[in-house]
Amino acid sequence: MPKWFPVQRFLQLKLTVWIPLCLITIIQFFAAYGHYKYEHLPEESLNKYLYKHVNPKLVMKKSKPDCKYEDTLHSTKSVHTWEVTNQKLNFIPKGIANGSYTPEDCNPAFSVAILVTYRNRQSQLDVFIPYMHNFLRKQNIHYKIYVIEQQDDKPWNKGLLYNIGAKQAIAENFPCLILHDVDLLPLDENNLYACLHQPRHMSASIDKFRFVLIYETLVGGVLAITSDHYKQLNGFSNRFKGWGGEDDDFAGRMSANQFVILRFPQHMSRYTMLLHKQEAKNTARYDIMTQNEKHGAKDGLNSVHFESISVKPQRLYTLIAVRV
Ligand code: BGN
Repeated sequence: MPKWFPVQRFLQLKLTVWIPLCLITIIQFFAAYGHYKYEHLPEESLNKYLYKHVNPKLVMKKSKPDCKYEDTLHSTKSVHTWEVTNQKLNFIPKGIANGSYTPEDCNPAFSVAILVTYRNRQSQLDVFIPYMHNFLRKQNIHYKIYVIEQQDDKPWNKGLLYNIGAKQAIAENFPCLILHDVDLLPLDENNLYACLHQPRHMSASIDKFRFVLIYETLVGGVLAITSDHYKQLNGFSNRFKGWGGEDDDFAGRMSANQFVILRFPQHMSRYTMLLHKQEAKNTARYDIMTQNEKHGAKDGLNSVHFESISVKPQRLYTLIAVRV
């Protein structure tokens, strides 16, 4: 038998074999895209990175002990994606007023403003709000949820909405801001909703992206940043109209200020994404990013303009309604 026999046999394989082989190769290529093993903080020393600051307006009670966070950080409980939508069924809003909750039995070490930009996704908000209250009330943190709704038909301006929400939360003395997409729900109970001394990208591992970090400078989805850092960066650019780019631009501001993006390990950073159809992409986003590298200082928190605004405290969240 000639030496090249196996090669010849291989080349003679029928299409029924070749097609699945090609498909497997293509699937493997896409499955390898992104970083499953991204760089993250060591699990044993997360405690030393935590930004322990509370809202100075929060009344601490001498009779109560300090809240502990070890149980949360070491929890091994995770929610299964199929359990997510059930949670709104037996939701009891105990202890919640104006979207805010304070632990009852201990004095918290964290006050966190959760900023959710929103338009026209009622079914997602209906899942998000009870889910997040159930998730966050277990963590012994003081928090308040703000929903910043763009109430007009103009192009979506997420950066502007974040700036408006941040201004409100900062005016209410919150030291830590968590910028949160309404379609993302945390699955791991050890994912403590707190700021670190450097900005923290929290949604590193999303089911829609096969639980991989799609690129290392990604800060979109869920991001925790101290109010002081947010002010130092002059917030987001207000110039991105339509989907995409504002978060990458913000990442550019962070790196220009020598900030480092920190992440928790993968098993503490998993999220599920609620389904929705892709928004219209902003075709100008690349150009705006390039232009912003030059005049970022003039565009942001210090140049927030809108037509009208109203702040309406509701039981489960404080609604900031904006016409841009
Ligand atoms: C990126 C988008 C982000 C978005 C992520 C995840 C852009 C600008 C390209 C320079 N960035 O592609 O805004 O958060 O995908 O969906 O489109």
